[in-house]
Amino acid sequence: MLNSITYAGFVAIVGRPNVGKSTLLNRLVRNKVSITSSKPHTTRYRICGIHTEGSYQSIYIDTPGFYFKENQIVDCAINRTVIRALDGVSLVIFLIEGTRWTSADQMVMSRLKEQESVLLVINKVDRISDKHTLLPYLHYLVQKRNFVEIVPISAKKSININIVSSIVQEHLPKSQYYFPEKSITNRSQIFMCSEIIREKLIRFLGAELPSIIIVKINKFSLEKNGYLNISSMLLVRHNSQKNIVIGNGGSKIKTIGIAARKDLESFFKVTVYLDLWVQVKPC
Ligand SMILES: Nc1nc2c(ncn2[C@@H]2O[C@H](COP(=O)(O)OP(=O)(O)OP(=O)(O)O)[C@@H](O)[C@H]2O)c(=O)[nH]1
Ligand SMILES: [Mg+2]
Repeated sequence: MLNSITYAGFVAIVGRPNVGKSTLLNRLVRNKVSITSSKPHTTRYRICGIHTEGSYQSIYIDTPGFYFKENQIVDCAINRTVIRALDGVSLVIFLIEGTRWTSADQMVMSRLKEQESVLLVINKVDRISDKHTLLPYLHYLVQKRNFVEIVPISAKKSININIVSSIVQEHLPKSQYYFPEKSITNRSQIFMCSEIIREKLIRFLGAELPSIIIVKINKFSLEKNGYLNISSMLLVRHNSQKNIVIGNGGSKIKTIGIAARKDLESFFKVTVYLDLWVQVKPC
């Protein structure tokens, strides 16, 4: 956009684990750039989703859910990642869910004291069976601090997402765009590839997922006949974990591979050939 005024800035999405931060980011960006699951602590890394519309470029930073131990926000790598994401943002989206304020929400809010502009977003309103409980809850929340606004949404059902987008745009400073207009994330294709595979591991292995599984992409090449050839190594620590990932007669890894390939194809918009391997690498 040459010779016209543009607005651009960073917006951090923070909240306790599992409130729907990544689902919201994907909605705001109109693309799936951050993995989601019903398991807390799905997001491990800071990841940006970019949405450029009109003369506005909103850069959303997804963050891992704050990690708590004995009702305390502990000093650990995950939480340092979240705190760093708050640096220099134009707005913070503080995400909560339902109609119950928890001690974890309170702790997250205490970390936002220095932030001038905090937009409180209440997610998962599709789950609230008695809508009358929402109004008194809003009155309760207004007293918590000076929020830019409080917006009830459903990230999953796409309710009120445009309201959030508009409020974000109002808070963007005049600036040149940080990314080319067509960008949807700051992360590399290899990173996206490993995250999509990790999401399927989380979804299909559930509680059985070895927490220290590492997804390595060994091959990522666009072949002459137009398909994307990907080979990935899943590193686990013990033989027993390898057996869990592979499943009976290879059934688990097959299911994971099919689901990952489908998502990889929709993300990269080409036919994908995916090879998954599991290797034990004790450390
Ligand atoms: N019913 C309902 N479920 C939702 C909504 N938004 C997200 N979810 C579900 O909530 C779960 C957690 O969503 P995520 O987006 O992974 O949550 P997160 O806050 O990024 O979680 P961490 O990265 O683990 O901190 C998933 O099962 C989502 O499908 C919503 O609006 N309504
Ligand atoms: Mg997440």
